[in-house]
Amino acid sequence: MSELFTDIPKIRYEGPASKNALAFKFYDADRIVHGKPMREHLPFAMAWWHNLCNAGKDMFGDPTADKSFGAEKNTMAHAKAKVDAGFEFMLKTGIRYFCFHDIDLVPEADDINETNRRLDEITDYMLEKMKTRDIACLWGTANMFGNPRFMNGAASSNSAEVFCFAAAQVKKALELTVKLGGRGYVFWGGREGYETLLNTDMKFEQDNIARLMRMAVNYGRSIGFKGDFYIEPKPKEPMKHQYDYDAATAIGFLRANGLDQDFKLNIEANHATLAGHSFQHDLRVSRINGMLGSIDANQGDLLLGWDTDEFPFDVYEATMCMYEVLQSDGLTGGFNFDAKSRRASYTYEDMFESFILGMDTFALGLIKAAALIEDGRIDAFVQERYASYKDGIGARIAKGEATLEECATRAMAAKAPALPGSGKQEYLESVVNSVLFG
Ligand code: XUL
Ligand code: CO
Repeated sequence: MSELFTDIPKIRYEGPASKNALAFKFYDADRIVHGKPMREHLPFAMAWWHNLCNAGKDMFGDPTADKSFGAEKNTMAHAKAKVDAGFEFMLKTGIRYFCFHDIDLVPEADDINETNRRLDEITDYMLEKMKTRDIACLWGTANMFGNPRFMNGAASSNSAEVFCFAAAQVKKALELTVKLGGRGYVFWGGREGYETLLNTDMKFEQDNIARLMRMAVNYGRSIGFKGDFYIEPKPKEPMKHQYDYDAATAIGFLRANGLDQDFKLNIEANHATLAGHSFQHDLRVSRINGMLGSIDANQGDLLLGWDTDEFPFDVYEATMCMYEVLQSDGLTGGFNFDAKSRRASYTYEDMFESFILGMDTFALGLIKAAALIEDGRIDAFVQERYASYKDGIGARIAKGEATLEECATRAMAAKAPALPGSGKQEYLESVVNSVLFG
């Protein structure tokens, strides 16, 4: 296999003063931050679909980028050329993981048996390359939203035949994930939702989604999959309403269906903001429920109402993300750049510069989040804010010992409570700024 990105060197760390577009300014893989090297804090992954498949086509225009990688599109030769390009790309950027949908890897055939044969062939090819390189699979998934058969959903489809097709794809994608040593398996329910309740049995559809997930857990465990399953919440797009609306909804669904021991969440920044939350909000909801598994690292545009999947450049957001990650037990997954270069950034160089931006942003986020924790003022303030629960009636409430009558008696004796203390939001925001820029 000959080199494809001939003008692009291995991307190295040169430090914040560097003006070299093809160098890291902040991502220094070996630098120790908060007790371990950056590379261990930040298991970055390349999304096969965006980086190797997406050529910039949108609803109004044709592709702008050439992602043929020297082969004829929709052939196995092209599938292999994408593997070659992807591995060269990952080695040059120092990205150690990839994420894939089944049909990102090969062109889908009319007959699922032929698609599966192609998937076997391409994953043999990938596995061969993985033997001699430090590259691994972060997670796999099945595309159950693109093909017209999924127009009414996959597990939530009105058609049992379509449900079976979805099951067959999940089965195969799980086998491939195990074959490639994947750390996780994702369910993103792109079409698991509805356009109108007039034609929808919501309860039946949600129960069927849980049934497919239960089948996947049973089968996955039977073939030796030890990793986590993940739900990736998203409130809408492509459907008007999607069942896995946000982290809280997905957690409730998993618990109601007894799936919470096998599943965690894969939180995507742009999905959280589409749900009307901040990225940090959905990370926090996941973390406090012990469900923060993996992250789709991207960024939306708050002026737009759809999923723009931009490479993240907002250091403030990345800092708040890493603030949650550092305080959780760590991710079982990693940071998948579910992001695409803008349509007008169509060159090979842009592919690399996009990842340099994303990796540097998260490296800065890590450094600054560690600094916020080490600074300690925010944590100390939050601890102090709830100090009234440390002893007396507060401690009895927090332990679940106090009764309603006891609380009421206390309130009546006091006649009116003292004000609860300033929230000091502006002070805390200025602490963040001084840690970020001081
Ligand atoms: C779509 C999205 C997906 C999932 C995997 O918005 O994020 O690419 O990450 O199916
Ligand atoms: Co995603």
